[in-house]
Amino acid sequence: MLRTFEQHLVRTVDSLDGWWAFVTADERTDRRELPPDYTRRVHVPSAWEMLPGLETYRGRAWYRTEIEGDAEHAARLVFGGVSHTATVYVDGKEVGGHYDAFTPWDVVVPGLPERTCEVVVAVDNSFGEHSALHIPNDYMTYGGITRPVEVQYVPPAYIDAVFATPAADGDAWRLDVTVRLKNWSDQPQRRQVVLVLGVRQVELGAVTVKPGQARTVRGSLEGLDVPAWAPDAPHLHTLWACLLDGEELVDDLADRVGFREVATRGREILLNGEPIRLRGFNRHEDHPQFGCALPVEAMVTDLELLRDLGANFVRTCHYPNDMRFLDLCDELGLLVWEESHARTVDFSHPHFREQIAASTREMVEWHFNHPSIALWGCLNECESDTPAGKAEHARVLKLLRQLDGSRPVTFASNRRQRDLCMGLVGVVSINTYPGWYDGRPADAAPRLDEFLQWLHSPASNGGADKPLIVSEFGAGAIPGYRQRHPVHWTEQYQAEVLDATLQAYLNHKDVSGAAVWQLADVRITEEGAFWRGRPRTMNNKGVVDEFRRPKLAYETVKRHFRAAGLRTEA
Ligand code: ADA
Repeated sequence: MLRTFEQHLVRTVDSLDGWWAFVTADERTDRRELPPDYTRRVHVPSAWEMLPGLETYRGRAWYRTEIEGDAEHAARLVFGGVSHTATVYVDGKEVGGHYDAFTPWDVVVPGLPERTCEVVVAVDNSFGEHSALHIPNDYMTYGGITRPVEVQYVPPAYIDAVFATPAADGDAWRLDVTVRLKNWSDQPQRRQVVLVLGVRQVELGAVTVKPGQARTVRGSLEGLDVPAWAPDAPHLHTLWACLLDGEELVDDLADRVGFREVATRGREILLNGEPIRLRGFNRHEDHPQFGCALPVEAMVTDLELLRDLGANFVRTCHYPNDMRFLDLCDELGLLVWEESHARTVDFSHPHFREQIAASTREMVEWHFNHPSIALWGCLNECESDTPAGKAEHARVLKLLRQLDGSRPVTFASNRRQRDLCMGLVGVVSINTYPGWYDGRPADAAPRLDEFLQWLHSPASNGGADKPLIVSEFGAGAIPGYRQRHPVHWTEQYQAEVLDATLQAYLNHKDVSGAAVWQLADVRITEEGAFWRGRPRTMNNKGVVDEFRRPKLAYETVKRHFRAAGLRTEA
C-alpha cells in the first residue's frame, strides 16, 4: 500500500508489493532490450543492496511481474519511488518512465486485453551525465523499486489528484479544493464531481473532459465546525472526492486533511495564529537492514525515538519522503520541513533545471494535503552566493510558491553572510557546524549573534525581520568510541558540541527552529573522494547509530528539547 490508509472505495486497487522476478545487467548474457530470463525473485519494495552479492551494485536491473488487463479500465501503475531511473514496459512495449528515487509517479496504460499481462521495470541507479540530482554524496543512492507499487483500474475519466487547502474563517474553517480529472479515452467525457467531508457534501457541478486531456474543478466547503490539527491534537478528516456518470459512482479518491494554517509574522513562525518553535532532527531514509526502503515498522521506530527525544519537528533532508512516513507524521502531529531533491548540486549540469523542476512539482502535487508539512524547502547548500546561483534559487522557490501559496518556503544555506538569496524565502535557514568543521563549540552563540546582526540589517538584502531556523548543526561520533579526553569522533565530544549549540539556539528569541544533524548514522556513497574519507563510509553525526542504538548525545538532546517551551515567550 502506498499510504497508511485506503484511498478508494470505488476504484479497484491491487497492491503489486511482493515477489517480482529480477536480473541484473551483470547477470545477463543476451543482447535483447528485455531479459528472456530472470535469475531470482526479490521482494518489492526493497533496495537491491540488501541482497547477497549486490551490496555495492551500481548499474541496471530488470524487475518483472504480472497484472490483469481490463478492457473497460486503464491500468494505472503507481510507483511510490524507484531508485533512481525507471523505464516501464507492458507486454514488451515501453509505456513510460521516470527519473529520481524520491517522488511518486504513475503510468496509465489503456486498452489492455482481458488476460494476464507482463509488467517489466528496467531500473538504473548509476551516476553520470544523465543524472543531476543523484550524484556521489553524503547519503547513499540505492537501487531498486524502493517504495510500494499499485495497479489501479481507472475508468475513461478519472480523478487524478485532489488539492485541499484549509483556511481559518472566523471561528470556523473553510476548505478550498481543486480536483484534477483526466481522460485517457478518445471521446469527450462528461462527469459530475461531488466532495464529501463528514456529514457535509458539496456538488462541484458537471464538466466535460476532452480526450487525452486534464481538467480542474474547484470548490469550497465553508463554515466547517471542526477541531484544528495541532501537534498535541492532530485531528484528521477524510475528504472523499467522487466522480459520477449520471447516477452512477464511477471513480473516487479519498485523502486526509487537517485544519491548520502555517504563516510567518516578523521573526516568528505561526501555527494556527500562535508562535511556534520548531525543535527536531534531520532524518535520512536509511537503515542497514533496508537501505532507503524502510518498512512502516522501522519508520515508527524513528518516530518513537523523535517523540522520546522531545522533538516536534523533522526535516526530510534532502529529498521528498515516502508518503507513509508523512502519513505517520500527520497522525502523530509531528511538523515536517519537506524539501525537493538536491544536496549541493551543480547548477550547470545539462539536466539540472528539468530534473529539479520535476522533483519539486511532483513533491508538492503528491504531498499537498499532508497537514504535517509546514514548510517547503529546496536546494540544500547550493550556490546561493553568486548572481547566477541566485537566479536558480529564484526559479525553484518561485515554482514552490506557484504550486502551493499556503506554506512558507525556505532553503538551507551554508554561505553565511555572503548569501544573496535571503530576500527570496519566507523563512531563513542556515546550516552551521561550530566545533566540528571549524571553531569550538563555544563559538555557537557569538557566531549566531553575528549572523543575526547581519540578517536583520539592510546588508542581507531582504532577510531582515524574517524567522530563522538553524537547520543543521552537530558533530560526528563513532558509536562506542570514548576517550579520557573528549576529542573529535568520541561520543563525549559530540555530546559537548550538541550541548553548546542547543544552549545557544533553543531559547534564543530570534531563532524559530533548530534541527540537529542528524537522527541516525547513515550510509554514504563510496564514490567521491571526500565521502570515501568518512569513517565507516557513513555520516556518523547521528545521535543514534545506524541500528538506532543511542549514543551519549541522545540524553543531552533529550534534556534540552524537553526543557524547551513549545511556544515563543513574549
Ligand atoms: C551538510 C549537509 C548534510 C551533511 C552535513 C555534514 O551541511 O547539508 O547533508 O553532509 O553537512 O555532515 O557535513
